[in-house]
Amino acid sequence: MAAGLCGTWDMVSNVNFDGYMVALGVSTTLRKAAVKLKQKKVIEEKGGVCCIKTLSALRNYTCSFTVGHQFDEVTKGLDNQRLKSLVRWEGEKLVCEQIGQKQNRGWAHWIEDGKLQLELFCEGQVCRQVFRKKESEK
Ligand code: VL7
Repeated sequence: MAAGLCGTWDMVSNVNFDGYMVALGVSTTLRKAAVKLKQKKVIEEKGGVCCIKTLSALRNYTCSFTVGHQFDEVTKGLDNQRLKSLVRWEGEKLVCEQIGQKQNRGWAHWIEDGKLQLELFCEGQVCRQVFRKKESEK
């Protein structure tokens, strides 16, 4: 399923994460700490269930889903929202639509230049993150 995306990935760039957090309604205090974080992604797939862990020194966030099946997502420790989420393949991109209080919220993952790409979007704000595969997994 998400084979190409699986592995441990270290953040190398993070553009407009603050704008994305403003759109989510995250407090200034939390945003100031959050923009400095070097995030890590651990993506695994087992028996058709995909698990994406976002790890950092401040917070960790785990999301598990089956592609094509809507699920209830709670963004606990982040912006603390209840969402109806759905992840689908759109060509080579793994795309998540997150229905809740915010319009046009979601994310997309894909591989480009051998790196894991992520776009996080909410109400017109787009955050672009790039992750490099952990050296020992290359
Ligand atoms: C999840 C969080 C900002 C509050 C803390 C920052 C801690 C590390 O949705 C995400 O990942 C998807 C796609 O990979 C899978 O769940 C990104 C991190 C963005 C939004 C809210 C800031 C507080 C960051 C957990």
